[in-house]
Amino acid sequence: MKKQVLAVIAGVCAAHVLSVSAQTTIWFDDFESYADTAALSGPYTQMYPGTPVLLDTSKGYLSDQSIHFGQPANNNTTRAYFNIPGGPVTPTDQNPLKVEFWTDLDTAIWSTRQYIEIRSYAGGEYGAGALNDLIALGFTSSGVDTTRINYRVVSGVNWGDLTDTYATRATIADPNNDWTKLAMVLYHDKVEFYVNDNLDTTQTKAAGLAFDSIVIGSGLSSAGADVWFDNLTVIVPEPSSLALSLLGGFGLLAMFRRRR
Ligand SMILES: [Ca+2]
Ligand SMILES: [Ca+2]
Repeated sequence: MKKQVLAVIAGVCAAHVLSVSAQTTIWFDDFESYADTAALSGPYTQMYPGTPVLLDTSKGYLSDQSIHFGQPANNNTTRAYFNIPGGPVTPTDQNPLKVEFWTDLDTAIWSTRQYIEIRSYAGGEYGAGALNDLIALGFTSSGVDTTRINYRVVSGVNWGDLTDTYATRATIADPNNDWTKLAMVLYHDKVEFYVNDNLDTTQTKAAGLAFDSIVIGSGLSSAGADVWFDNLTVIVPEPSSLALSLLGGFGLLAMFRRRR
């Protein structure tokens, strides 16, 4: 009898394990499939085709290729975007929206200006109507601590700094530390910024907006450092309530085991 109960509970736990792994991937690009920058410029709209975001065929995170920003001397250069496939996504507390990527720098210098943004437009696609919100993660050069990784929440504090707990520009540029994983996770009215899967900083943002597009690169002059991005991912992670019920299932299992 008790064995049957245990089997049922184990089955429930297994079902939850399956659910937990079921996240919705909206976009994933390891940049391995492109032959050259021209091919990259299909899925990614180059905003300045004369000075495009470059495919790097000699460097990647655990791979051969990534996208590369050199040192643009002028503004209005080197930037790309795409609209989120399937249309705008409204992050909620139950179904947040995560933008994750790996980055590397060759030098830690204050004047670096490259980052990845997620945007919310009134018209539901890049550049359509009013810009309602913009959340960015990467590196900028004024009004921030330029030794750190920086973020931006246009509907909140605007530019700010991550802590130096998990990474700084110096640790990212360290040649012994190959690549660093950054993520922004959007909820109903807050955004969390992660470094190597560690929660570093939480900020409030406007509630309930739908996000429609990703912009890569600042499009601004960026002196001193080369910047790379790889494994650009947009996902709706598994609902956290499932992880909680999974823990609850294990708790029940432990309780029944104790009773035996
Ligand atoms: Ca790659
Ligand atoms: Ca490095």
